[in-house]
Amino acid sequence: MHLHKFEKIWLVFGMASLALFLLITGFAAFWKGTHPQSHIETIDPQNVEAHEAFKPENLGLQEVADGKYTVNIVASAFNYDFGTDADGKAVKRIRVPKGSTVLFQITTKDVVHGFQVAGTNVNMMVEPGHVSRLETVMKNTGEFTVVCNEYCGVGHHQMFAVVEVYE
Ligand SMILES: [Cu+2]
Repeated sequence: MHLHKFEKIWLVFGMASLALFLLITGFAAFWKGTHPQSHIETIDPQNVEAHEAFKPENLGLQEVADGKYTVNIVASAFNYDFGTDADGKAVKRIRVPKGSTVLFQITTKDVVHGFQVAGTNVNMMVEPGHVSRLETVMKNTGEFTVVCNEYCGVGHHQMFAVVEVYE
């Protein structure tokens, strides 16, 4: 079989791009630890308070064991609800020590939102009717911005918070 020079070039190019794509996917999955969040549990988006984790008093950061934390969040247009502090102000910053294991549990009351903690492997899609969960170990200190990466409307850019990891 005779192959034209250009056909050979494109064939090699096509196979090389496929190999590169698989390499990047493999790197993200096995080295960086990126994987889909759990979609095991469903919830009534009209009544998220009925779920233990999303009762107003259970929102935000909780230490469940030594070095183990849970963060419960309710997303809505255009806010992440981490509960309120002692003064009744909305919590927009959570602080955990370096090396702690943090389980993020999040759901939405309205449309699809994103929940990404930039600079970590936490990056979830938050869909109405589902509870998204992701457990991670905070290996690096610093301030990590929480952003919504699913366009959800005119106030999309106002959806942010900060996760602070201290020494
Ligand atoms: Cu958004």
